[in-house]
Amino acid sequence: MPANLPPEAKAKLAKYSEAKTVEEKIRALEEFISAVPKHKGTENLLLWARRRLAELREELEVKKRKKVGGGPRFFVEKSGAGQVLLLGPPNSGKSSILAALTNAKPEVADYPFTTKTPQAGMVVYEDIQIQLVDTPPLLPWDPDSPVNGKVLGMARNADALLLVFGLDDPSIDETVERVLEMLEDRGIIVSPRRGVVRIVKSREVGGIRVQGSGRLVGLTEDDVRKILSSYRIYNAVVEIEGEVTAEDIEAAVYMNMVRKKALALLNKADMPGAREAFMKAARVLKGRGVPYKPVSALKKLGLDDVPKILFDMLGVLRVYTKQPHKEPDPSPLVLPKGSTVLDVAKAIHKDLARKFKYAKVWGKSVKYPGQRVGPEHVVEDKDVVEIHVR
Ligand SMILES: Nc1nc2c(ncn2[C@@H]2O[C@H](COP(=O)(O)OP(=O)(O)OP(=O)(O)O)[C@@H](O)[C@H]2O)c(=O)[nH]1
Ligand SMILES: [Mg+2]
Repeated sequence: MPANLPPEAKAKLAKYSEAKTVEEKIRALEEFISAVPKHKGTENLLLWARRRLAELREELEVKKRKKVGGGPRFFVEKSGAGQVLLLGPPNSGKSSILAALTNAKPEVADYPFTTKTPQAGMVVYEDIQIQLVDTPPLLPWDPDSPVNGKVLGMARNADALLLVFGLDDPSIDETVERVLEMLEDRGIIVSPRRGVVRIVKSREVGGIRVQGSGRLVGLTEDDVRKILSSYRIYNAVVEIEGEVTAEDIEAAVYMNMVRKKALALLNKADMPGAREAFMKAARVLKGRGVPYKPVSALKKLGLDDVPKILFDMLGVLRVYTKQPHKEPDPSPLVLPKGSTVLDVAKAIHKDLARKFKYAKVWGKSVKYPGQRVGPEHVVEDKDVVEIHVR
């Protein structure tokens, strides 16, 4: 349902989006909340605004505390081929999965809230490593808890998500729904069916330009223009992906939307009653187009192919570079899928890219071994690349 905000509420929201400091943002949001009429159509918006306000107040608190001592920070520096975050309700087995897939030794216990701070381990996939990060539990029944905000902040920064649910949860379907909702409420879109919108304000555009691979559903570009001008946005690029509705456009005005690849691990498949719970969870996940699989961290079931799945989720490929008349380097470069040999050169050294003449390639992307290719040639996983310079 569209929010149909009165102009003064829209003006306050515009003020919020233009605010620079945390204090200014807090003031603008408080004014916004009191200007929004309370009805069904504004429910989600108000929910978002209250949570955002709580986060900002927390941020302000942390800033104040830092001046004295410094508070705990939820941040894990990325390493390896990409960062995958374990996310889920208390006691679902996130730490057990970290322990099963990596050589990390997190604390595991049969009571909730065991994990207090994030902890990382490395998953080995063939000749590369993928970082797996365990987090404190999400609280699906207490969406306003500050811990949720911190954990979801990490989710926004991660390269992919593993959503962990316990098949011993009698209301697992509701838990799954709530967790997916918590992610969406903060603009983290895991359902491939949902549209994603990014609004990049820029004076240079001279109007509103809609671009990207997405499709507007139930509205025209002119409607997009009207919606945005009601929020005082007149010059912007609107990048759309997937099926985009008017609500998605409005949501993108007040929050950053990102799409994340996610896989749901339905853990504790060894327990009695797991089958029934699995069917319940599967129904919800299937409806949203989120892939899922049953596993048991305890019995080490269903986990063997997870490293390969994580690699595929990251959307990366490996390239082995070599010098003429020498063997390829055994440790690969990891690059996004769709990278060209020029990207490979750049990843090695910017001089190499500047002086690039041609490359010789061995592997899936070429017809015969050692084929000569130009800078725009797209490489594939496990290609060997030899770069020749001028
Ligand atoms: N039967 C069974 N028990 C499991 C499985 N995985 C984890 N457990 C148990 O479930 C309990 C919770 O496991 P943890 O790995 O600590 O769960 P967590 O999600 O990290 O919990 P928090 O850190 O509190 O959020 C422990 O008693 C584990 O031994 C499993 O596959 N099968
Ligand atoms: Mg834990």
